[in-house]
Amino acid sequence: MGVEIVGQIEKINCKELSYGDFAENYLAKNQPVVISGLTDDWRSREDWVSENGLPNLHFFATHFGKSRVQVADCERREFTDQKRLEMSVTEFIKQWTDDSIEDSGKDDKKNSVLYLKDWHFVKEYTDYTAYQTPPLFSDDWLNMYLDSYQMHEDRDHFQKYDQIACSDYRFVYMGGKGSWTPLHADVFRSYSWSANVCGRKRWLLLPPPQSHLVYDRYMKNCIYNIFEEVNETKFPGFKETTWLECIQEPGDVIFVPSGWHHQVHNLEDTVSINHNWLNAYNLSCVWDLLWRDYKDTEESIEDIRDISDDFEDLCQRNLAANTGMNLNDFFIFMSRFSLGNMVLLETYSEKDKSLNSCLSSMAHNLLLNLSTIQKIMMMMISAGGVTAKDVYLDLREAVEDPQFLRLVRDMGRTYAMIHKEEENLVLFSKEMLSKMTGFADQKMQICSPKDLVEMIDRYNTCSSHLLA
Ligand SMILES: O=C(O)CCC(=O)C(=O)O
Ligand SMILES: [Fe+2]
Repeated sequence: MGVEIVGQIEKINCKELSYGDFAENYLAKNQPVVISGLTDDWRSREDWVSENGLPNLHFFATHFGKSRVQVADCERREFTDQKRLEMSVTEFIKQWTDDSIEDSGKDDKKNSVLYLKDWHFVKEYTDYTAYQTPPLFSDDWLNMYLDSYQMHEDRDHFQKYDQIACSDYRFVYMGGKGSWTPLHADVFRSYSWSANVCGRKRWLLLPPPQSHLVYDRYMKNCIYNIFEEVNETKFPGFKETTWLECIQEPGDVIFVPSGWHHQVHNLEDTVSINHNWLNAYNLSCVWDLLWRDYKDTEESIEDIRDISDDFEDLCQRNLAANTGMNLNDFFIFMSRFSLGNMVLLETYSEKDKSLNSCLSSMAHNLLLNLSTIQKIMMMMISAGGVTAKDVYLDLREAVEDPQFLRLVRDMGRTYAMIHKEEENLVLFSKEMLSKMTGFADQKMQICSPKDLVEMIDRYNTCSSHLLA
């Protein structure tokens, strides 16, 4: 049973692609594309690449050698993923180069292919700017949010885990020819973008309407390697799947849309940078997954419902540990992000009013964000998604928090860049708060998705001048 490839992923030069076209044709339609020309001025494409086009391992060893990283052994499966080892970058490079020497020897068989994955490089080396996120991929709520907040608030249980695994979703990957990533869809059903600093990758992508075909009949187990003999009894749908393919060249960036399963092979020694991200265009995919995972989690521990003190809390803990975010986290994330959008709209509408201009593309974006969050919160309400009683956002506290100011400034800078507008200084007064949110002074708390829906409603009504 072979892999049926029915098309190549479209390739385009960034000069022929405006932000509006990218949003309309790829983000909104959830279609993949490979874009060239986005990485030409990246420092990593100088520093990390030798003259012969191979990774500059000496540079990595001397500058970043001490970092502790996760390394997958591509030859060994462990549950649904490859076996992971932890080591330093120096150790990884040593093992990699030792393996290559053995490899070129006469009949030495190679017994491991190592692949450094999920290295939180940006968080670790804040003073070294290896690259800039291209504006096309900058409307990234996930990483913007995580630069200011942790995903799980004040839950001791998650503190340690959080600091490493959930600190952000910006990664460096590095592996020799033959290293690969098994079939999967990305965390949270987020988008990803991935740039080859050097080397080449082969990507195989499956459109979401066919996702069910790579799972067993219970929708629990996913095919691991589409190029291995796939058990037809277990995965009867596989023979009907049709794949898109592309060869990603050095410097190319691939946009992987939400929920597309993909398998990836390094055709040469390769270093790549990849981000997971989400925004208004794929928020409903993220919500769908979160809700499905929540129901699965609940079902998986149903038998201890009657004997557990706080069953709901247990579900949320398990959801956070398995999916990386639970319903409480999602609700607080959306609440803070909504408030941030409103503060920015206020900041920028002052300018718009004085210019008497029509609605800027930036304001459009911010209003779209708010209405999308509102829709998702309504979905959360109708699904019966509840948040814990002690999980709420106090608006007065929120706006006084320096982390909130940081979030709003990052958002302002990002949207100004995307829409090529002048950056405004965010000036925020507490007096703006009740006007903006419509909350009476005594309340000032968003305690449920319903509160958030109503706050956005009130804001839309009182800010109708923006739409005039
Ligand atoms: O490059 C790889 O090996 C995997 C990357 C990936 O899965 C992604 O960018 O979503
Ligand atoms: Fe992926």
